[in-house]
Amino acid sequence: MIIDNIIEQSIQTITKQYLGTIIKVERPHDHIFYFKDHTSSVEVKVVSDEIIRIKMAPQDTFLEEFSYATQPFEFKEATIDFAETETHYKIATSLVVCLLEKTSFKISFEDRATNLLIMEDQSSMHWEENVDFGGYYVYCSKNMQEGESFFGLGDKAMDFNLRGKRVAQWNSDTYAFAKGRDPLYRTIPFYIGLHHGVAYGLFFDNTFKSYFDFGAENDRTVSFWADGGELQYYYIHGPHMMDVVKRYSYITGTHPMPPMWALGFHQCRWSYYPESKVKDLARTFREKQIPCDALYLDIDYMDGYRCFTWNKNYFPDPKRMISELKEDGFRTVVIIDPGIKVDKDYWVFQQGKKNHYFCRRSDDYFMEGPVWPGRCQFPDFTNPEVREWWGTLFKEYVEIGVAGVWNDMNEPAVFGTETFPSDVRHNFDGHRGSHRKAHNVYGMQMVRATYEGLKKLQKNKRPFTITRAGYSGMQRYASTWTGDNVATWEHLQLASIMQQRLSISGVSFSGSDIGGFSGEPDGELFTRWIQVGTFSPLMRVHSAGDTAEREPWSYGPYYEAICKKFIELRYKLLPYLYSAFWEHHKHGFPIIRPVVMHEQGNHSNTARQDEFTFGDKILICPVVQQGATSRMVYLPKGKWYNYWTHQVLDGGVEHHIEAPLDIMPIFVKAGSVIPEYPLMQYTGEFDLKQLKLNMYYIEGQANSFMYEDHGDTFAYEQSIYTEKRFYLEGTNKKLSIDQSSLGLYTPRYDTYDVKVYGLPFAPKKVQADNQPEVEFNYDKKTKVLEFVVLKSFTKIEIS
Ligand code: MIG
Repeated sequence: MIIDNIIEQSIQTITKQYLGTIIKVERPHDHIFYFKDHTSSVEVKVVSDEIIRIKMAPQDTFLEEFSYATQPFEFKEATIDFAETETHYKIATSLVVCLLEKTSFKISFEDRATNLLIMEDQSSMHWEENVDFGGYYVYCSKNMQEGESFFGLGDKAMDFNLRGKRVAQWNSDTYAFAKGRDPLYRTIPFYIGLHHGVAYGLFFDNTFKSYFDFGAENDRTVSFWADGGELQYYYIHGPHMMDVVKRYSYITGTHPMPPMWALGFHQCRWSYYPESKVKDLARTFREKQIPCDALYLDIDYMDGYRCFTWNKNYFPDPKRMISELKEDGFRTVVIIDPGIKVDKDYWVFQQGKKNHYFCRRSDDYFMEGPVWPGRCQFPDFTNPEVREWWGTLFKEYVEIGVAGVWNDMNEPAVFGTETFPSDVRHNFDGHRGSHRKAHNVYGMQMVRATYEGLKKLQKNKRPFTITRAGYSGMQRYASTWTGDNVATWEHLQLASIMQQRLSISGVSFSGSDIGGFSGEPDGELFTRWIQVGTFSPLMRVHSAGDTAEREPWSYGPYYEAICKKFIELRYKLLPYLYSAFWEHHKHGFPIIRPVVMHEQGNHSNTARQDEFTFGDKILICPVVQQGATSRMVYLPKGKWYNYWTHQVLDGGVEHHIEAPLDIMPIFVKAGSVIPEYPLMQYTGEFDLKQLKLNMYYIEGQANSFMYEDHGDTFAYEQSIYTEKRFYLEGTNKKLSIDQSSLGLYTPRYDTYDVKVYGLPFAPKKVQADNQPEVEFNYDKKTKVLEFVVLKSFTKIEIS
């Protein structure tokens, strides 16, 4: 009997509990509703006409409102219609209807105009009590809709469409990760669903280890769950993928404008030392006339890997070295890891210890673990006071001219145990939590502290930071790279897919280690990777210490010439990229846009993952196969110019495109105006005398825009910038270009050097406003028209 009893008790499995029947409704504010069954409560908060947040409290008690992901955003005025039917409660904004079924507590969302069912619970939200840690495992499962595809989640080394996959979110140091390895370095629990040509987004703002299943368990179910925290998600309405991404940015923020130099070419390696080596590197770039803006110092620049110190044998006078590099147009970026060496004679350790800034275990021991410096303790970056202190540590770096900071190992990574044990305590901005709750935000809060510290120290100059780990919202503080990839062709394709994925997940400013971090690319793979890197918002070559050196000239003159051509192309396109960056910063448009984002109604595009656009005017299709000298390229509907030949092709179909090693397929949308810089060896090498505008004739109309500012301050926040709009209108006899501008910044140059491609007629006259007729050159063979015009023109007519 006794034994039976014991068994009975010990086999009492923890069972999932489901929301029951709704018995009560409260509406304390116009946009906030509470629905309750006998024990639980669900909050429905209308954020805007397009965004609705759902949150569940299993025992009716919500946690305090707090999120690292969200930026302060306003609850926009929305028109809310609330109604009760026999079976449902209905909360309708002007665009979305959120339905709660009374008996089952299932929640669904519909498009108000079309009644299309967008997303529906398969069962009501559920949970399981966590007896070890307290709180609950929380679950939500939805019906997979017919033909549904899934995109986003930021950091998955998988095919672009995530349908059929189950993935986890737990920031992990994954050296030489293979395709399919999961989880990786960053946690972005935001996905975009697409079915019936209509897109929506779901952002599961929960920092605990979380999971998504997009039909892996069975092809009827989409589910997501987490090991703790609240079941809290934002439903984000479409119908376009672009709307969803912009609205996600509205909640989580965008990248601030980077300093212009950060969009140039970056050369990195683990590690360049001593000083003579760094100087040789710099000299070689200039001798070979290969543009470059940034050189990196990896961990070996430090004294015994102690952060904020220098190995004086390698770098006897860092200030002198950095300023000499600067005179030659190079910025120096240095690495900083979170682990602080336990060393009583080391000032950073002393300060951290004295002020109780290091993380502790549940029983109050310090969290200690080995990383590069040996035994380390780790600042609790979730403590605002610690972040403040951390920011001040960069003072000397800023004084000696360090231009950017690279935060690595901030998953956080610990040798042997991978990361911190789960009992480590964190301040969590006063909301307290164990490492289970803080793990996924640790890296983001580290780079936040770095960014905010630099911003203060640099006065009004834009910081440049790059981080390996991150969580949703990380884009407000840093750029990122895809981590320790491998020098294989498969990884080249992954690099392209991952930057597309990051971009639509709110993290536009990203790139991969060009060439692959571990392993050895040959000249061909390296060159193809430089080509992809040319169109990565962050263009950085990087390699592990146990591989052969990898600079653009490492593979001999043949490959060097091609790499140089592409790095030069990057520099020519800088004003275009800078404009796309502004569009991201200001309006939340991703810089890189997968083809499906342009044509989501075409189901076959849900499987395309090679083609993408850079901004919205230039389409790239990387060559990701060894030995390939041509490839098939799909162009979205409309007309496209082959960038290299100016040949015009029809969109809506695939084309076979020649792509010998010195060519990567690049297309420009008809009607585009693409600004171009003259060739510089580094950004700001000289003042522009004139700006080139490449115009691509269109039969019909098209808009383009261009953004300019000082390039390195926050004056843009006070409207010190200029945004030019170009409107092209073409017929078979005439092309007109209207220009309008906005903002308070005046660039120094006076004229545009205009090139017009693809005119269907031989021009006889170029008229700009009321000025005397403009002199021009027209090459009948290439059909290229060229003329110079005042930058202040309002209308040009070519006939
Ligand atoms: O344990 O700093 O991903 O870019 O070169 C390896 C040395 C630490 C991992 C980073 C890599 C960097 C390397 N780091």
